[in-house]
Amino acid sequence: MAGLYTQNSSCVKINLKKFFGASPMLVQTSAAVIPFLGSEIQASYKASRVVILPIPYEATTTYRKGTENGPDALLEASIQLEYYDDELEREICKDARIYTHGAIADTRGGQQISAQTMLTDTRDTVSGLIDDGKFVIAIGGEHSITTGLVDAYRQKSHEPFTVVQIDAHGDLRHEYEGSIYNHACVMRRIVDMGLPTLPVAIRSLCQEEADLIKQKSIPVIWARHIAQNPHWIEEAIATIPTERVFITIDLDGIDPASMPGVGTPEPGGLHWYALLTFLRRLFETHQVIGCDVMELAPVVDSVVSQFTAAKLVYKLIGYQTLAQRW
Ligand SMILES: [Mn+2]
Repeated sequence: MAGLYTQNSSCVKINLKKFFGASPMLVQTSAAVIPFLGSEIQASYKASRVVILPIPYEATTTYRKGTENGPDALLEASIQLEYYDDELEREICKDARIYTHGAIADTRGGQQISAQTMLTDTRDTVSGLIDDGKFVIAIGGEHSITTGLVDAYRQKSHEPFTVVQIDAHGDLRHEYEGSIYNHACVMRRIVDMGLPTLPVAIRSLCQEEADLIKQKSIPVIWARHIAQNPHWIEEAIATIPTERVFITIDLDGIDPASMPGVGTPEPGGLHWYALLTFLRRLFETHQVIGCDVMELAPVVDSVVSQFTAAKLVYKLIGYQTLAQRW
């Protein structure tokens, strides 16, 4: 039963009711959540520029479970963040106009949702947000969700884009445990869409994936290489073939010392400032069209993972908000 998360965690000392605030505009199938940074910061949907989209979906995780509890844990932890960003030298949330959408594709409480339904809900919801001009940061939930997100951008985008994947794993299997929508196959689905990818911090894969990387000449930035080469960030940026990028972050790309709350932790991952430097360079050099932060599976009696994930989302908001001025 390792990894099951409860709202009764001794570390969460907030009155949850207080943070639901005024009823946000929700689509019919979505469930109310705590707004990112709390209801005082929540913009109206109409006025918002950044939309946080919680997707508490879990069906195929194989080792530790609990990713369906990731979005709530991240949003609860976000209440504890300082508004001021010392790197960006401002209270980013005052400029960013953040709205937190209701949860979609919610499998909590034993709700069965097929992969196809989850992907369709995700694609349709994100398509609507793109139409409304919102910058979307989806929070999961298992990594298979990313296929639905990328599909929405693919349908809406008139220009090509690269999917930058931060992850410990290749996620390039054709199928796993009988499903092509398993979280271990998400990047294969994206490669099959014909989109260029840049996998970063990879350190765990099978022979089939290693063969595919060679066959398709996928420009993997191995975690091993990152540890040994101080110039890896510029090398990685230089391999991106398009002006536009979508960033998918599987939190297990981060070193498990600072991110233990993932389904499949792997040693040797990215360190916090290396990750931030890379992300900032991406926002400086490319047009980031959307992001996701996936696979948070909170650990009992530790808030490190969800707080780090919440801070990471706030850094993404900060870099995106300032991107036009760089
Ligand atoms: Mn992974």
